Amino acid sequence: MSEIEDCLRRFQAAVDVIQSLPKNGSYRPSYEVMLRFYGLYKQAICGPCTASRPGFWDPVGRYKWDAWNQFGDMSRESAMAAYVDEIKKVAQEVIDTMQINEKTA
Ligand code: ST9
Repeated sequence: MSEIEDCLRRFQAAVDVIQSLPKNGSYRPSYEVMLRFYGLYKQAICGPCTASRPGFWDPVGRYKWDAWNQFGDMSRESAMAAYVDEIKKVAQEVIDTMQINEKTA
């Protein structure tokens, strides 16, 4: 398997995990975390953001646009790799938090 195919396979697996999580559960991702995944996902799927920034009356659209646009000309492969790194990081944070909560429970 080539390096790019491997990158694509890992990215697809990470995307599938996030899309199959229940909307509500014990873990509540922050807006910052959600926007980071969103921006990297768009960069990986669509490439650099070329749309114009939504206007004042669409604040959610502006947050989403900013989250995507911040990655500039990052390549799609780099965005896929960063998305996979991010899910590992967040999963580790969840594990660490659970350990702390169990100890203090
Ligand atoms: C819980 C169980 O408590 C235990 C948790 C264990 C912890 C595991 C740790 C792993 C990390 C988790 C990180 C979560 C981060 C969430 C990020 C959400 C963005 N990635 O097709 P549409 C875009 S679980 C990024 O209509 P769906 C898509 O481009 C409790 N973005 O929607 C579109 O935007 P636009 C917590 C994606 O299929 C927009 O989303 N549960 C992805 O109805 C809508 O797309 C959760 O956090 C993607 N993979 O929903 C649930 N796919 O229109 C997380 C699509 O601008 N999952 N988009 O292009 C979800 O919220 C949804 O499945 C969804 C897709 C939003 C990702």
